[in-house]
Parts: sequence; C-alpha cells; structure tokens
Amino acid sequence: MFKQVIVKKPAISYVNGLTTSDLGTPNYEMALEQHEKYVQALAKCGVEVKVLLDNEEFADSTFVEDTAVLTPNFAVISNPGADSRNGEIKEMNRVIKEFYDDVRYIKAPGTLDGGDVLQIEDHFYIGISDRTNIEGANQLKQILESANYKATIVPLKKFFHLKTGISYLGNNQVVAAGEFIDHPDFEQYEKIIVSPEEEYCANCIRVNDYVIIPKGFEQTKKKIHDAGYQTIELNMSEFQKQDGGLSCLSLRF
Ligand code: CIR
Repeated sequence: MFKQVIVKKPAISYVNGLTTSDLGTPNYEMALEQHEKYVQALAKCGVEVKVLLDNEEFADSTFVEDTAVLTPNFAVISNPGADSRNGEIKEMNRVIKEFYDDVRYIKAPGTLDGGDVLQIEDHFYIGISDRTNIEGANQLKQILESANYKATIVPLKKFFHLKTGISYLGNNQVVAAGEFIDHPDFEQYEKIIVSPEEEYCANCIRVNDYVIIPKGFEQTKKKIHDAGYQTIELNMSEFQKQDGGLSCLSLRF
C-alpha cells in the first residue's frame, strides 16, 4: 500500500526543458491541467498528495521521480545525470527529511536518476543509461544490499530510463516493452507485453487498487483489464513531449 505521494507543479519554464522527442513544444496550460488530473487520480487511489510549488529555475523539476529512491525505512537522494537537473535534489532533500529520518545520498562521480530504478517486491533493478552511470548504480546497489534488499544492475540498450520500458503491477506481473520483453533479468516475471506502437504505455503505475495508464493505448489497456486490474486513464500528451511518463511525475511511498 502506498500512503503518501510527492508531486511538483510544472513551472512555466517546463516548456523549455530537456527532450529527445520530436512531438513539439508542450502547451503549458494543458500541462497544468493534465498535472491537476494526475493529482486527482492519485487522490482517488487513496494516497495523501503533497504538491510542491513550481520552480522556474528547474524546467524539468516536475519529474520528481528522478530525484530520489524511497523505501519504507530510508530514502536515497539521487544525483541526477543531467547538469540542468542536478540542483533539483537540494529542495527534494529538504522535503524528504520531513518524511524520513534516515536519508542516504548518491555521490559524484556516481550519477543516478530515480527513473532508472524499478522495485519489484524486495528486489531493485537499476538501469545504466545516459543518466545513471555504473558508479551511481553500484552505490545504490550497496546501500540496498546493506539493508537486505536484492539489487541487479541492468545496462539499457535503447530506453531512456529503465522505467520507460517496464513497470511492476504486483502479483509477479510486469508490463514490458522492447528490450525488456525477452530480457534474462526479468524472465521470472509474468509479462503483459506492450506492442511497439503502444510503447509509451509501458510506463504505468500501480497505486493501491488502480493501475494508472496513459490515455490512448487500447490494446495494453485491455491486457491490463484482462489481468484483473481497474485502470484510470490520463491524457499525458504534454509530458510525453518532454520524455516524461506517469511514474516520472511522482514519488510514491
Ligand atoms: C528529462 O530529460 O530529464 C526530462 N525531460 C524527462 C524525465 C523523465 N523522467 C523519468 O522518466 N523518470
């Protein structure tokens, strides 16, 4: 069960944030509206939502997931791999300390984005990407293993972040796309397979009794329903334009 979620309102500068997509510039008003609906969906899932104020200095800071990795007993403040985002951790460190007494840190030369970390029960998978390097991944692995979690490092081939291509629903089931469909590290999990046209839907979030999915991916939605889950669909168009998905917009704990 998740009880608490942290999100951050997009700033006007959001439209000038980092992206590799060619989907165009986000519409700020629409992004705000979509963000509000995201907050409402989380509330419907029964969590308390802490909404942080927007910060013009950090265009990508609405993607709070990248700044921390949270476990029931301790938090790890990440060290985001993009220079323009690294300063986001200063505020998040203060916020996280309101919730956690035990806070650890990923330190340079290690870099790590929370989007590269997927928790499946007591096993954490840590992607090596353009944002997370081997030093950062190893630091997190050591922190987790010292707390008796399992940790596996997964070098990524194509996906931006690990969780861009795989999500955990619970009950040993993952939603997987692209390189994760046949990946040996995930072979023990039952898979809901996402077709190449619906790849964006591989990033979805199970929050208590619901799976929140992006709107417009009918095949994957049906597969998730057929697996027995209730879904909430959200239009994510303005976040997809900046390489962001559903998981990126929150820290859930
Ligand atoms: C970035 O490039 O950092 C943002 N535009 C997107 C971050 C997405 N975050 C995530 O997948 N966890």
